[in-house]
Amino acid sequence: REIEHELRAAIQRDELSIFFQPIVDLESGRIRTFEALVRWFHPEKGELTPDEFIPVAEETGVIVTLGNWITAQAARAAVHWPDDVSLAVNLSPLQIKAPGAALGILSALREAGLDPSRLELEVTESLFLDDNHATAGFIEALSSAGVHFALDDFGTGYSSLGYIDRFPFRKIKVDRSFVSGPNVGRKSEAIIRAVAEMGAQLDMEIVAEGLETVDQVSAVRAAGCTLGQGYYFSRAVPDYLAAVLLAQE
Ligand code: G
Ligand code: G
Ligand code: MN
Ligand code: NA
Repeated sequence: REIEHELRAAIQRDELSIFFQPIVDLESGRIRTFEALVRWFHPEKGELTPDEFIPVAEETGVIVTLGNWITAQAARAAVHWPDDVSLAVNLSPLQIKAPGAALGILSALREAGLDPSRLELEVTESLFLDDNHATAGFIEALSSAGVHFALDDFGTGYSSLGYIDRFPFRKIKVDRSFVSGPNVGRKSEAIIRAVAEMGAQLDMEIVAEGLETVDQVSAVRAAGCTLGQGYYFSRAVPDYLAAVLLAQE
């Protein structure tokens, strides 16, 4: 397919770039993590968002090459940050199930010189839909190398508590639909509070996503979330601006 070919070429031609959005400690206001978010600056179509090309990358298998490239690129930026600032990278389920997936990530880190303990992989609930050996093996292999895991978009998929019990998540990211939008109210606040309570009991940090206003920040903080992410703090920015944000702290 045309777009598949273009995507492979785009990696070669350097049309893709990685942006970084801070995840902030709600207590101290300090940046604890940057989440890598890929952008494609297409010569004719302009800026394409991941929703426009990640699905194609998944269908065509390009996601494996692309995913390792993204991890390597992001890690190259992260080596310049203070040691206590971590890098979060999103993984697609298909990428994880490919043969050699764990080795691909580890060699990307080695190439960049980033310690595995500074990487956090964000996976979504859909990964656990067909509970197979590949997923468990991938998580096991990377966890024992020191890589951390976060459960992304929590609450939107097929939320089962079974895999929170079975797998070593360090964080849960509560989907932004619980923070802003037409359905947000007393119920969503109570859900966030319950998830935060579970996080405290299980020694997991709870991240509130999609924070755009100071009132939302106060509300999720009162509900017990320890970390926050969203336009209120910053949009995703290029690596040189990520460095500026860190320097300003
Ligand atoms: O960056 P937002 O700005 O548009 O990202 C939209 C979606 O694309 C999010 O669900 C995010 O998880 C996903 N996404 C962004 N970057 C990556 C990436 O590097 N790999 C994968 N698999 N998904 C990504
Ligand atoms: O699914 P994931 O959480 O990985 O995706 C992150 C997505 O959320 C990216 O598309 C990013 O641009 C978007 N995002 C980050 N902060 C905000 C925010 O405050 N409001 C909205 N509407 N989207 C946000
Ligand atoms: Mn994410
Ligand atoms: Na998310």
